[in-house]
Amino acid sequence: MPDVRSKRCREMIYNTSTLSKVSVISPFYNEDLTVLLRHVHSLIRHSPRDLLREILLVDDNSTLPYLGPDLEEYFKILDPRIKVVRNTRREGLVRTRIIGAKAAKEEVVIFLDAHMEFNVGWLEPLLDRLVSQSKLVVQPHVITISGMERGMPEPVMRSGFGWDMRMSMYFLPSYLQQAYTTADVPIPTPGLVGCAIAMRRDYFFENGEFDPYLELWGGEHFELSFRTWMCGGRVEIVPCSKVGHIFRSPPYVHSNAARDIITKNIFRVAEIWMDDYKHIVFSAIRGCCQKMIQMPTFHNGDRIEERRLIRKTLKCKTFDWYLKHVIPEAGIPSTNALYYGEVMNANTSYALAVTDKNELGLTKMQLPKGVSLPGIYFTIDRFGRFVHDNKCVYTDTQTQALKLSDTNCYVGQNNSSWSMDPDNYGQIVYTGSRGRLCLAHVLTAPPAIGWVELQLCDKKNRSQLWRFTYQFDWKHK
Ligand SMILES: [Mn+2]
Repeated sequence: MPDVRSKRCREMIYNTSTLSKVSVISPFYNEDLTVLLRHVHSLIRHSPRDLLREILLVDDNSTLPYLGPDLEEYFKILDPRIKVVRNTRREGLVRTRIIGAKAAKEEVVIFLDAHMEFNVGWLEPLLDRLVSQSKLVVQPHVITISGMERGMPEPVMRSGFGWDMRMSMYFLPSYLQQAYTTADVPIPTPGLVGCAIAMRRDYFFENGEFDPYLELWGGEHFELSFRTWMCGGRVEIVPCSKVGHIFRSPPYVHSNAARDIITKNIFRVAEIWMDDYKHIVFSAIRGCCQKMIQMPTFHNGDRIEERRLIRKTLKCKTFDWYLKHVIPEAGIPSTNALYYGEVMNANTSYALAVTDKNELGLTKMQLPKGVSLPGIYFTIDRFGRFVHDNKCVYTDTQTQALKLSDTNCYVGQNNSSWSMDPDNYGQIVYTGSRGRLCLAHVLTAPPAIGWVELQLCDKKNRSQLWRFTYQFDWKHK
């Protein structure tokens, strides 16, 4: 990785004698050899010797021959701090991390994916945070390593969650912008990316480790961040600590079996931690993916209650508290919503927005995948309302402009109703005094971005096709 730290981060001086010693825990399963070697070499090169005392490589029962005894021999010669721990059966990422934490001897544990590399000075800023605060989980700023780009600077974003429990990233909300400059100040974050997590080892165990009944992988980073915040701790991103992570690139797809396991993990986390908000998650997953995945159910053997006990033991707050205090910028869909979120045009990839004249407008969605822009959420609900921020979208009968109502939206306002095709991309249909019409993005020559208007419906016209972030299927309620 090139050194992508800000000037102020580079100038920071840490008193390493006050910092805790570290056990790194890197589980691996059939990792590429070069990737794993680079991981270990990069760790050794960029971590001060007196701080990084232990590198635990926990092999989750890999089957590839090059990860066998020869590799262990190589590591033995390379550095005595490296220990290879072998699972005798496949345990999955979550239990493998717990196995690593139990084997670890130092004061701080850092869980890493084995396909990561490290920037100069990545370790000290993380440890510096853990000196004064014990109930803290910290994450470095994770940068994408891909075949195309290596360690390009990327803005520091907060991790959150999508209502379908996909990872969702948020720009720093305005209420934090004054207190936190993204350059070098640690930022509270609602969630974790999941590939690099540091905390004091005793806190890891006191705070409920990881949920050992999460199989394979998936959901554990949500579980840990919900639990930490709700049970009196705090989660932070430390921007001066930069690490690179290799994300799998398309056309990589999970097997159906893996997808079902990941879905079950997510349902489990929602069931245990999200109180009544879990219904939103279940409905969003049904709405998006029911055709693709099997909807899980839970039995006594799943030990939901056993895990839920932790909330009592640790006297944890509710998920409602978490939403209000930790991630207030995430909109909460109404349980009447059929479609919710950002509304993107199939033809132009612009998203619906609201102009300063309170009219329906557009904004360019030049955002990386998974990044959420909370200001532009819309809802179409079961009562035919098309809503933004409690205000109705309606068409002015004089000017035919699409506007937002001045008052809060009620059912049947402006004698019109809205609906949406249940397709991936579908028409947003208006029915009212002007007849039956479809919302379209009329594109003009750049740099103008055009406008939205109602047109006669035409399924072949792609500028009449839109997609909401979420589509809900509430039928289980
Ligand atoms: Mn990873």
